[in-house]
Amino acid sequence: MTITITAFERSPDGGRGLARDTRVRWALEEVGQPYEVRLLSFRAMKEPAHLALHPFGQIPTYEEGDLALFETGAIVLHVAQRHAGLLPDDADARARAIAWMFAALNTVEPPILELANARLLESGEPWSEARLPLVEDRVRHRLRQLAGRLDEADWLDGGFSAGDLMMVSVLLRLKSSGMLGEYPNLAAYVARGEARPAYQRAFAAQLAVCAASHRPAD
Ligand code: GTB
Repeated sequence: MTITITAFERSPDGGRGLARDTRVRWALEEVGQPYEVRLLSFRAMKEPAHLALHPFGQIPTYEEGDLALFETGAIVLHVAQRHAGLLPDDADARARAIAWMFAALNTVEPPILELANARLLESGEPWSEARLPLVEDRVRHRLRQLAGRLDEADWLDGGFSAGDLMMVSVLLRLKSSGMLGEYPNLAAYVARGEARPAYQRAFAAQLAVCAASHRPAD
């Protein structure tokens, strides 16, 4: 059955792979599933046809036959459960890998998003300069805890899993901040994720969309 995901027609990140379709592409590449992409303008994302798939008018979505999903956590988990390659066979190890997916989305991503919002959306506010260090400290707190748990290991719990895919995806948002460099084992962890051939293919695919959208019309 054909898998179709949605992505930005013109990603605001200019092809840096930070929009959330990249993590879905990565998961599909890891398990060797081909997929198609429907590109959407910001306007189309808020129209009824897309809102029927995604109640919040966002990307990415995932369609496969009669199944339509939104939320990258649900999508990556579905892909990982349906195809071999992203979750261990052992039931306990599988549960732990899923716990790391939730940790990435519920515990590590929120302060990182808060920092992105503070820098992008609040920089003009009179209180932003005083608030920013507090927001940065909340990110550093989580990074310190995560770095402590990862220690010298390559991946969070044994072999690479959907938990690592999600955690690396979340941490990538910090790449330009320089903060990852304060935790060398986390910087190396992210680099290991980025070096995976499946990630490289996913990154190249989203970059190709961006390159095409910025190419002058013939
Ligand atoms: N919790 C949802 C999920 O995980 O699927 C969040 C989905 C989401 O935030 N989608 C964003 C979106 O559709 C795109 S990825 N936004 C449009 C809207 O809400 O109207 C978030 C994103 C956007 C831009 C950058 N960037 O420019 O660097 C990075 C990440």
